[in-house]
Order: sequence, then C-alpha cells, then structure tokens
Amino acid sequence: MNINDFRFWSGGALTQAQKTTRRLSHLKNFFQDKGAAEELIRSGDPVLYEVSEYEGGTGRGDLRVALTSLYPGKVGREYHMTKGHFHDPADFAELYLTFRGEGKLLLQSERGDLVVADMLPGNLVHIPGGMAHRTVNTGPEPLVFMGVYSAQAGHNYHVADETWFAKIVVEVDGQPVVMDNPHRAAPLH
Ligand code: PAN
Ligand code: ZN
Repeated sequence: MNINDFRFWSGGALTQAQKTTRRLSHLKNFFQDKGAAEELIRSGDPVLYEVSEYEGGTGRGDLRVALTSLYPGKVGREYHMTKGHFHDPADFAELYLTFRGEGKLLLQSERGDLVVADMLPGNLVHIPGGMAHRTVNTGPEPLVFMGVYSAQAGHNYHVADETWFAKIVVEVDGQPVVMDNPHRAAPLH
C-alpha cells in the first residue's frame, strides 16, 4: 500500500491531494553527518518522503488528513526521517495511524521531555498538543502513515537543525538504536 492508493471523499466528491516531495537537499541541516549528506546530494539527491494532504474544509472544527510515505535508507548511520515540527498554534493535537513499514515516532516538548512510540501497521499514536513530532523509518520498506489534525493548525519548523531533538535513531550492528543526540543544544527552561 502506498499513498497514491488512498482516495479522499468530502462533500460526496473525490478531493484532489496537495502533494509535497522532500529531497535530502531540503533536509541536510537535520542529519548529523553533513559529509554523508553532501555525498548523497551530489549523487542524485534522493527523495526522502512524499506527503499528500487533503482538506475537509477550513472552518473551526474541520479536519485535515495527511498521508506520508517515508522511504527507507540512511544518511551516514542515521535512518531517513521527517523534518519534525510543532503545530501552530502549538496546542493542536494529531493522531497518527501506520499502515505499512516500521519506524519510530519521536515526541518532544519545548522543555526537552521526550517520548518514543513504535510505528507499526495498526498502531494509532496520539500526539498531544505541545509536542514536536518527527518520524523515522527504521525498516526496509516505505513507512506509510496517516495524520489527522485540525484544519486550523499550521506547522512550525523551528526545530530545523541537527541540534534540536534530544535523541537520534541510528543503525548499530544492523539494528535500530535510539541514542542521545551528541549535538543536542541546551534545552530551553
Ligand atoms: C505530517 C507531517 C509529514 C511530514 O503530515 O507533516 O509526515 O513531516 P514534516 O512536516 O515534519 O516534514 C504531520 O505531522 N502533519 O501535521
Ligand atoms: Zn503534525
């Protein structure tokens, strides 16, 4: 199953997706190993993920649905991941449902409190308001998941470099390991 296999019905009609493609060049500041990132960008700049967004209206109480396909691979020893963001306003929650693949969801507050959830087919994860969220694909297949959230929420990407999240997800002896981020900036209090 891939994101193009889904169809969104709203108001009795099929609705077109708004599509975004994220290549590594757009995310190179987020990975620890800048040399590995530069090399991969020079040799083709891989697509890390694609997102199809659907809107069921823009009013108070309306919902937006986003389907993401995060492709497998690594930059250095770090697995492919999304940029990660807070919502804007930050207190809007989201619900993730995984359809395919395997990965980790990092959830982190502005204070630096972090929890990790498993993304596996059938797992529903509640992302409370006030938690930045980043997805990491730790498996060999695309990680395909849906997020549902308020149509009135925007995205705030001030988490935009390799220092913000307290943990990184790397491959060690062929296995995914969640470890402390060696470049972590001092948390805000
Ligand atoms: C998701 C994410 C999507 C891409 O739809 O926006 O997976 O991740 P980034 O936006 O961090 O690049 C979501 O959480 N929407 O709110
Ligand atoms: Zn979100």
